Amino acid sequence: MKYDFRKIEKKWQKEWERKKLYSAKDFDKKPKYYSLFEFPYLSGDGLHVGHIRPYVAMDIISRKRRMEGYNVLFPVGWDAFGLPTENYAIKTGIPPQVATKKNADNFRRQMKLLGLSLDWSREINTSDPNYYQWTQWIFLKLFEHGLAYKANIPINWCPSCKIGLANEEAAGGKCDRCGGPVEKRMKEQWMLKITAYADKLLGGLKNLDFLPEIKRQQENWIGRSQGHTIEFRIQNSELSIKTFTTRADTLPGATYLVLAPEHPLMTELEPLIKNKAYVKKYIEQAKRRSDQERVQENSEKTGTELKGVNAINPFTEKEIPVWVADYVLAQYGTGAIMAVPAHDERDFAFARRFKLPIVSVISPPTLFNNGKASLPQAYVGNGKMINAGDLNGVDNVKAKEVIASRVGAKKSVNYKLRDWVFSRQRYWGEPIPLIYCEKCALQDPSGQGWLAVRDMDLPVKLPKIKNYKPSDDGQSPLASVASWVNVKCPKCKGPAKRETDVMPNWAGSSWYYLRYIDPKNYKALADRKKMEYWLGPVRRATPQGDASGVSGGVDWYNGGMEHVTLHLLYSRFWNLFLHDIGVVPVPEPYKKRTAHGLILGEHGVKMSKSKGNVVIPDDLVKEFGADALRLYEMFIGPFEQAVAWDPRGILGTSRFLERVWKIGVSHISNSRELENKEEGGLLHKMIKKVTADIESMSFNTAISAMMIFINECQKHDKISYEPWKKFLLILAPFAPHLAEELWRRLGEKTSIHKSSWPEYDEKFIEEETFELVIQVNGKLRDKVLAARGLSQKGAEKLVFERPKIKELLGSKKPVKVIFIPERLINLVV
Ligand code: ANZ
Ligand code: ZN
Repeated sequence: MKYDFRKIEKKWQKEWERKKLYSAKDFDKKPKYYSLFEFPYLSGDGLHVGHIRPYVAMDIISRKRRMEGYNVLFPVGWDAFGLPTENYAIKTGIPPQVATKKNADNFRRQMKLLGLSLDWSREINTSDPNYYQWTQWIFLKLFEHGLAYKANIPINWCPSCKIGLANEEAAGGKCDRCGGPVEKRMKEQWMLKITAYADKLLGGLKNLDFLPEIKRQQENWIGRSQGHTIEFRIQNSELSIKTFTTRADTLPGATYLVLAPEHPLMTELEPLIKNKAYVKKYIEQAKRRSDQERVQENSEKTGTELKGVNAINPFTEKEIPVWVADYVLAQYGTGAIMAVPAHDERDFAFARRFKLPIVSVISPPTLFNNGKASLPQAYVGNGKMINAGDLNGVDNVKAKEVIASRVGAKKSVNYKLRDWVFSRQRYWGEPIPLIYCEKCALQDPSGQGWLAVRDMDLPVKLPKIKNYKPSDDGQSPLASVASWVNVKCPKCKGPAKRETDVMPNWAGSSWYYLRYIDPKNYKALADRKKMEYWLGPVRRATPQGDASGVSGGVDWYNGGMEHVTLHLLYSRFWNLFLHDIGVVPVPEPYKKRTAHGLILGEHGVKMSKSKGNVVIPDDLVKEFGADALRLYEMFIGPFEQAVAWDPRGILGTSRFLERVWKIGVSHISNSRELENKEEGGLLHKMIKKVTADIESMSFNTAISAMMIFINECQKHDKISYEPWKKFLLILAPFAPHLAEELWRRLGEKTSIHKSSWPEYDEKFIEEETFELVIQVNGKLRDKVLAARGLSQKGAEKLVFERPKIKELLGSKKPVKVIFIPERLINLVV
């Protein structure tokens, strides 16, 4: 009989859908399990085989959980706003709404081909007004709590396209659209104060079951740094310069100061500066370099002295020069540093280049240093103070606090984390639901003048427009839709205007896991009780606000490493905030987070349309079946590693399924006798291995174990009924269609996917070790656990190392050794 996977797969997919086999039940008495993969970002290209890898992985885990007795929520939806669809609209004139629907239909069709056990009744779309109503609502809550504010910040600007670009469109300083150079331009932008949550984002990590690499990346991104702010007076002026340092102990060696080119003090200092024109030119030039370029370790240091400006080192009371240089960033610390070339690499390189004085103030313990700049590089370690007046000889770590307090330095904490730029001058995004009224602004003490759209007026829907191109001055295309922009002020009812910026495409994905819980709720982003059920267990934070120990959230979330410092951090921020204002019952959104490796094109290059190496699932499913493709996706290599697609690889998993089919339809003995020990041993070992491998996402080795089992089965005429059933149960999460078909052929009336995950029996599992009995002159003297297959030589070595035996034998050498493999060794002396 032929393995007709096309017929089988279609048949069971229809049946599962009819029976609603995979729908999650709110408030079910079974324990809940919420498993999630990052929902796809819609594009016109559809899914390729790389996208599918995490979907199949989480499908296997979800299916196993159901078989283990859980009520599983395994949902899907579409991240629908964003650039590709908008750029497509600019090119073709096809409205993003239309393209989005078409793309979603295609993604859904492709996912259904794979037989994923998703609960389709909970499908969401971030560009649906019923969805983004709540994205806007959350924004207004952030606004209400002072966490959304407008600031003038530099953005990427393409002067030839006359368009503001997202960072990902301006990679390498080149415009993604025309290839021309990108400039920085100051622009008013909405910002979200994620920095207010820096400590919570950092502290929360310790209770989470995230891959260590993920935690490390988030920690580095947040970049908490504890140090001091030290103030330097400027000669002949009322002004002073504040610097942030983590090394107050090195202050005696601070031989010059450096300001960032964008430092606000620059204008105030101008009257003192003698080389104004030169300084101005330098600043213009510096602004064109990207931050990455500026701080790169090995990049050539540039800068210029502010002639006529001198500061006083508050420890030495000596006059030191002030420079401007672009290796100091405006956005970090105070935007100014005290430079200590003897103990900081960057300052050292700079001082060397510009012949600035280098004074060692910490002596390495192993070096007798005469205090001159004799070292070929900066010394960054600890030691005893030198050239530090009365502190000479003091341990530098101790000297730090003494120096800090002597010069009145303030303790301060800085973060690398920056606030989140939350507006785009584009069309295809959630409108920011704010209104500006000039009249009310005059009376607004904060001077901001922005008013929230009333809750009852949400959602602020995107109007239909004809021209999707941003205007020449970089404004959103929405700015030209007068009928939409002009509104009544929600406060004074006078004429007012809507904000025309829209949200970035990270907005909708920051809370989508909450909407799956209650996708059709019109009164709230999700029902509280449902959230408690699906995100529980819920334990209240202590009255002091300590939320550590409060667990909960999505049980298992898998996604890409490229999102660790973006989406994953953003959504943790929103959830922490929503928890603080009492909307969400748990502080952290995700209990466990894992990551998949990329699937690359043939020969290991990135899969992309421009390289023409994109492999799509559709043809593969047609030719080999969904089960064979699913299996190959998991067999291709270690899940967390990047691997190249091998077009021949699927032949292997397809052949394996053929073999399973053949045994399943013709070699099953209908005698229901108990499994014999040999067959059982292999079976139970396989069950044990697959059970553990799924949990550690070692899917490839799990499949190997199944293959070994099937190879063994092929050696027998008949396979007994019971072990075969167990094998099918193990196969079910991986190849759900074939497993279901063969299961029903055994006469089973209910779906295999509603059956229980098989348990293994240790007694069948052949032990890898045995107990070696040690005799001396035929008398039992000792026992030791040894590996099976131990040779006589190995046994002798083991035995002579036993303290008991050593003592017994003393200097005597055995005259004879009797060895019975895997049982006994007898030393005759
Ligand atoms: C003097 C000093 C001496 C420093 C020394 C280091 C070593 P982290 O740990 O990353 O926070 N710094 C401060 N603000 C800066 C800015 N806006 N742009 C570039 N560099 C800046 O690093 C803090 C250190 O980075 C600070 O401590 C300062 O240099 C520099 F032996 O001050 B240090
Ligand atoms: Zn008004």
